[in-house]
Amino acid sequence: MEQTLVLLKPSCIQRCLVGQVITRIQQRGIIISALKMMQLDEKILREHYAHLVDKPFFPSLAASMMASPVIAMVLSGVDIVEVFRKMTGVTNGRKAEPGTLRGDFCMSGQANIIHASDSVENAKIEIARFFRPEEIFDYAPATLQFLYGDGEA
Ligand code: IDP
Ligand code: MG
Repeated sequence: MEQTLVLLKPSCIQRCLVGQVITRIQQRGIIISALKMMQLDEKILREHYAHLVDKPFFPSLAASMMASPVIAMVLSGVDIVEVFRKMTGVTNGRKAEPGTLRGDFCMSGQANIIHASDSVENAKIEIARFFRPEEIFDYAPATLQFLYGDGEA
């Protein structure tokens, strides 16, 4: 099954939205394959946000991502990268559609509560950046036969 890397940012942790976001993930039928709290540092953020390192807002972005621990997760599902980017909503919370996580839970372009991998290729790179293989669990939820139809998963 496809996997994606998700980070619940300090803006999610500090605003006590963790439970609500995880509830949305679970009620959709998405499988949580790994989950841990971690304190990010400049080194991992320069890799994770390599495409933004030269932007004027990078120091402020990095500080915001180090302001408290984050919760990192590996989520599994059919087409999960595309499904979860849609659930996340566009980058700026003020422009994100209602019904998306950003569109329902934030008002900011930077403090936008959540990160989700943007392609299958990047998901693989990001999962390896944040998790050791033994931290990712390959288990079948008891509900699997009701999450998907025959031959779908
Ligand atoms: P994404 O998180 O929707 O994939 P990216 O363009 O990859 O968006 O940017 C990564 C993160 O950098 C965003 O989630 C947001 O926190 C921050 N960011 C992006 N653009 C800006 C900006 O113009 N000002 C401040 N922060 C930004
Ligand atoms: Mg991105």
